[in-house]
Amino acid sequence: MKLKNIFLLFFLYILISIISSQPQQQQKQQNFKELFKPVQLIYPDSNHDRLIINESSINLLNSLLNEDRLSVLGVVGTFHSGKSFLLNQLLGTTDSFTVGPTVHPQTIGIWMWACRINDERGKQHNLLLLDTEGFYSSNVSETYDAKIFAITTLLSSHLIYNSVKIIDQSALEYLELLSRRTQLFALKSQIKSNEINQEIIGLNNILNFPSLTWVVQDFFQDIGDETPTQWLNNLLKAHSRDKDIDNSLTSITKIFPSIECHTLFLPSGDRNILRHLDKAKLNDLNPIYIKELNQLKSSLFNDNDIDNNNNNIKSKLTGPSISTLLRLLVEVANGNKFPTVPSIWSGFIKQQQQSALEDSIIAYKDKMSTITIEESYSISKPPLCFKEFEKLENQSNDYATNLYKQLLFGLEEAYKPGQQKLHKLLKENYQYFLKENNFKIQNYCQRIFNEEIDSLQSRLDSIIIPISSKHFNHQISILKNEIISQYKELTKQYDHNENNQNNYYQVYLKTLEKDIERLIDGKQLQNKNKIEILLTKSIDMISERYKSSMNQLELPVTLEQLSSEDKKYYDQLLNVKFKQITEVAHDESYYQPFESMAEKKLHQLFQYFQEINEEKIMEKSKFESEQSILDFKKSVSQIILPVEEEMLVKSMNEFKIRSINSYKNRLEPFKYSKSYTTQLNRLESSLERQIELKLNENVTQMKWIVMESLDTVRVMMISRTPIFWFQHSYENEAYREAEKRIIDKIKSKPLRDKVIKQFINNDLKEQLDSLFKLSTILLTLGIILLFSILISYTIIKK
Ligand SMILES: Nc1nc2c(ncn2[C@@H]2O[C@H](COP(=O)(O)OP(=O)(O)OP(=O)(O)O)[C@@H](O)[C@H]2O)c(=O)[nH]1
Ligand SMILES: *[C@@H]1O[C@H](CO)[C@@H](O)[C@H](O)[C@H]1NC(C)=O
Ligand SMILES: *[C@@H]1O[C@H](CO)[C@@H](O)[C@H](O)[C@H]1NC(C)=O
Ligand SMILES: *[C@@H]1O[C@H](CO)[C@@H](O)[C@H](O)[C@H]1NC(C)=O
Ligand SMILES: CC(=O)N[C@H]1CO[C@H](CO)[C@@H](O)[C@@H]1O
Ligand SMILES: [Mg+2]
Repeated sequence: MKLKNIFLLFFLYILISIISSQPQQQQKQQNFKELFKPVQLIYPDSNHDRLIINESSINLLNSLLNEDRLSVLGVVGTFHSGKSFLLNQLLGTTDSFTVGPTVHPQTIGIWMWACRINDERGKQHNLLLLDTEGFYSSNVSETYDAKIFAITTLLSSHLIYNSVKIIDQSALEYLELLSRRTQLFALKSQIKSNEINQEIIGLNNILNFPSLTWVVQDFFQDIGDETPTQWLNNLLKAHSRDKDIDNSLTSITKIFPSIECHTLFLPSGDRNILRHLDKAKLNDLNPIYIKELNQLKSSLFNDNDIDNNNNNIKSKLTGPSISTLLRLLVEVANGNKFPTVPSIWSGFIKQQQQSALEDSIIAYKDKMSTITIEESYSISKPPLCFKEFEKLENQSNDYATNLYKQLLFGLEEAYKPGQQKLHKLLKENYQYFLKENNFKIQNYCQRIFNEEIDSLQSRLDSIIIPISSKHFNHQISILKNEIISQYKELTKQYDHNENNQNNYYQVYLKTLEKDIERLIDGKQLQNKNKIEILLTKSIDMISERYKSSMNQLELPVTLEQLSSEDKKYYDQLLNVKFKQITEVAHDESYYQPFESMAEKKLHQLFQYFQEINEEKIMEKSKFESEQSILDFKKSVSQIILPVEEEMLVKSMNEFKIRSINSYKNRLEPFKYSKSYTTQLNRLESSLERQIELKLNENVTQMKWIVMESLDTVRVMMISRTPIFWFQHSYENEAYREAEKRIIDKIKSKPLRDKVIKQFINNDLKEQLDSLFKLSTILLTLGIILLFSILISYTIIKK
């Protein structure tokens, strides 16, 4: 009996195997075409915290470039809730995604599997299935679970939330929290994608959530006449009432565009089969399970979601777009801004408000930061002018305000109170950036100012001096205008007076104008010095030339000649040369004095040469006059004395005239010079003296002839000396005695007188002197004595 039964069972098993395995195989081949095998798309790092993308899997996605767009079906849920098996079942397999038989989590990170399926109407769809790591596994943080949930949700065009046996409050709350965090995460991702300017189509609606299907496995409870979806909706309504929270709070019904619920019965009653469902055959599975599974399948695959034309629902993406989106989401998830889990709701609100404020301010600062970036005030990119600053500020402010609004969308109790705080923070930051920008403007204006000063300096240096004031002023006025207009051109946008800010444009413009004047004055002074040096040097030069030219003359020359030479050089040097060299200075006010100085200098030199010439004339005159005297002497000496007075005088006068004429002849050109006259006078008087001498000589000659008689008179007079009291009477006596003796010998009375006179003056001289010197002394002494007596007498008498 037992054996019979066993045999029967065995037979039945074989029969069922044959019947069931055949359609299963057929189903597998007919239902779908595998595009690539299940592969791991994302895996965690060693800390089970950050997410890492498997690049070779990304390449598989990118290789789908030419394929049609993909519908993405993701499944999430607590660990070991049969997610992998459910996905396998949806495509009629049991072991494509690995199903874990042990208590340890099987699927790690996110896996994917691409297939092409035919729906019931025979239409083809490309399907990308995402199998994920389950929630609540040990050693894994809530944040990690939330990241997996958020990424899968945002990638999926349809999401399955998998749970076991029942839906309870905590499951609802957990899903709601995850959804809320995903919403915030989506915002951050959206912002990030705007920042990096993702142009990929489909990334614009990251914020759109997929349709949700809640699948409850191993479900055997009685829900009456309600469909599972109605049952779920009732649960959600009750949940939001229970929470006693502002009904503006977005519940998952508002987050997901549509929510459906499906329940699945236990796949099998057999424990071993349940443990190893990946090895299960179709007829191992409970027919109720299969029926409910088929309902789920048709709901999923024939849904509008997959074949969507609906704007509300996520559009299908190409493989490369999915990988771009995936990279973005992973990058944001790995950033330190992933929304964290609050302990209680109010804490959550506060936290969201705080983080929204922070994010908004950071965004504001980020937008404004162009102001504070160092190279932002180069010439090519000057700091913002007030208008531009206000515009940027307005934009940044609007952006931050909008971001704040977006981040706290639906969280009214966080949004309203934080608004004031936001405005205060924005204002503070506005002040800060305004100050920074003003500082930049100051630096910029100062820099332009410095550059203009440098440029002015080098251009002033390049002006070659000396230069005439007229040209100088012309060049300077052009230069000045250029420098100032250049400064204005580069900085004029900062000429504003709003907000009582320092007007650095004006400040540096004023300084620039002052400094320009100062530098120009300096240059002008330099120029003036140069011109004066030039003038001084020119005077020296023409003086030297004048001297060397005049030195070429063989002095003495006549005054006229000297004057005409002077006039010649004077004209040449002063009126031509000097004027030429100093042309640059002609219009200067101080030119005239210098010209006068040059004139005076030449005049002085002329005088100097006149003097030298005069000296030379003097020398020549002297020489010639001496020569004439010598000639005269020579001629006179040839006259043999004694000669008749008339004759002597006559011939000597002839000689004299001859000598004078010869002097005059030889110095004819210089006859108007003073030396000429002086020497002529001297010559004349000298000749006169010579004549005198010659005449005296004749007298001496005569004296010798009558010397005998005169000696007698001399002896006589010596003997009679004491008789004479006075010289006069003595002389008279000598004269009378001499005349008496020589009257016969010398008939001519004048000659006779001369001879006697010479005799008295020469021969009696000695005697006279000794005699009358003594008598005079005695006489004087006598008179003094007389007076003394007289004076003493009168004193005594008194
Ligand atoms: N009772 C029951 N067991 C199931 C069901 N589906 C799968 N199992 C079993 O549960 C275990 C885990 O199944 P998986 O499909 O790996 O579950 P999972 O959610 O993918 O697990 P992790 O990947 O580890 O999170 C396996 O032993 C399955 O045989 C189901 O619907 N009901
Ligand atoms: C990425 O996935 C491929 C299979 O698709 C696997 O061979 C490879 O080891 C994985 N790489 C990493 C770093 O996990
Ligand atoms: C959790 O981590 C601890 C040490 O960090 C380790 O000993 C333990 O095996 C881990 N458990 C699991 C389930 O990974
Ligand atoms: C920015 O400017 C617009 C109009 O140009 C104005 O409506 C808006 O209020 C301004 N925003 C701020 C923050 O000043
Ligand atoms: C000028 C003069 O005195 N001439 C006299 C020189 O001496 C002779 C006699 O020896 C006189 O006759 C001249 O008159
Ligand atoms: Mg799994």
